[in-house]
Amino acid sequence: MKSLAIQNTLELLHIKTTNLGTSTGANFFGNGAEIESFSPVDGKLIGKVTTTTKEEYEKVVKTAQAAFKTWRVMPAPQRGEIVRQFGNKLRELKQPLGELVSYEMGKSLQEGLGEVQEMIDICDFAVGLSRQLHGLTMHSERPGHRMYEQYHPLGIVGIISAFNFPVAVWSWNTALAWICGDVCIWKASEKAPLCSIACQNIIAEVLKKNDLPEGISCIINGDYKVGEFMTTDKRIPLISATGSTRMGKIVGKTVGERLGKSLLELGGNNAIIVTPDADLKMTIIGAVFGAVGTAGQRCTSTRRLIIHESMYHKVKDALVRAYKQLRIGNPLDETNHVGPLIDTDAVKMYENALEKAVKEGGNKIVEGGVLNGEGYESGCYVKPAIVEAENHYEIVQHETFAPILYLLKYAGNVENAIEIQNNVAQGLSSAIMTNNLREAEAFLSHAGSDCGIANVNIGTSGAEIGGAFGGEKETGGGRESGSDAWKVYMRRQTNTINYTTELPLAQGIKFDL
Ligand code: UN1
Repeated sequence: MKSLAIQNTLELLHIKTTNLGTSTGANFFGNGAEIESFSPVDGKLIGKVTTTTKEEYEKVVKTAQAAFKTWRVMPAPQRGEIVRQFGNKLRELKQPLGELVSYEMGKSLQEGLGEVQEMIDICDFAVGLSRQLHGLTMHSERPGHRMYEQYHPLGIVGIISAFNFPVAVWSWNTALAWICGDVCIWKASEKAPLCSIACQNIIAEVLKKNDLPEGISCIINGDYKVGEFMTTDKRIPLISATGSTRMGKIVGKTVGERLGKSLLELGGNNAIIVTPDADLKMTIIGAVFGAVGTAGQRCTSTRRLIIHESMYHKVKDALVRAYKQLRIGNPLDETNHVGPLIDTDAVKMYENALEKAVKEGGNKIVEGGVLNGEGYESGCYVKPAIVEAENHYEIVQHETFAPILYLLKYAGNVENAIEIQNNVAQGLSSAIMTNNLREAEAFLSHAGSDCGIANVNIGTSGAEIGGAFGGEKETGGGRESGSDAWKVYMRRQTNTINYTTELPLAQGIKFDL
């Protein structure tokens, strides 16, 4: 992509060379140190963003608190109308925003556009939901009494997101939080800060046009220390954090200490089980896309293939052939399959993981390696690798955010494969490739996959927004996006109303005066 074209993209999104990185609505300000955003695509500096100081953070919280007072009493379907307008703006700006995601984060343009599509989809979902924030009604044990429950807005939702989905994960949270009547403060990843400025510019315009208070959408920028402003802050009842398990444990503990709520969406160690009844072609497409898509930097990326011994050589040979066809290079060039890793630290982690896998006894069947030379000047491009390994290796038990796929073998029935699949600390996404009903149902049963996501005949990545997204164990237990995930953004209240002139007590207790 020519630099001229990226200039045009930045202009359409109102991104400047130096951006103020703290914002309440349309009002940007900032005095903190600068973060420089370099593109992993070509290593060039795209722009700078100021980080948020403690004083600026205080201003953000005050503005958000003021905005909440207006927003919480606006009828939910009217809040939905604002989210509808935001979704329409995203439709208009899908191309430039997708390009910025691709250029700043390094995923393929197709995936960058796909990410914006997820934002549009969650907006549509939230608009419908804004008329469906249902509670239950119950029959009271006391005559002339009625019981029901309501869901009320929580307040300020703090969102901490990761570099790999620099816009979509924010929208999964905000679109729902907004229709629920909450206001949001977003700390984006310091590895993709310009994406947060672009999103804020879009929503700020919508809010301004509707004469709504600034502070419904706020952003703060910086590293984990800026995140800590929020995690330690009692004025923020819910923190939704996406990122590594290491980060999640710290956030969970800090928020837990003040008895706040946290929604954690952390690491995965996702596997596809390939049984003797698997369709080979579907298996290869699912596994290769899962392992190398987004250069292996999705939480749902396929890390392990657990293959029945009778299929092992067939699958292995087909994978090696498929990997030979992979084109690695500039993600904005649509003929490439694999773009760069986010930065050179990620490249080091990739190299260390491969080295460790071999040291533990692994056998590299697709070599991998760092690319250099023309087109690879950023130093962030690596070749996807495949290693024959065993599940108990320390490195296999660990999530490495890179395109490394481990091949594991199983013998006997599907229960043995399920045991291997579950035998890791994480529990996000899982899949089985089979045409055998018994195997598929065993995989989905109470004794089957222990993950938040379990798929049959599709891979581990590429979840739709309609389902609840998240996982168990060290993945953190949170659920975002579809189904009833909205409930975490609200507080539940049980109401009992007495419409008689008597005051009977519950449980038949008598208290006469
Ligand atoms: C993530 O990697 O944090 O299932 C989210 C998927 C995407 C979301 C991934 N829809 O791959």
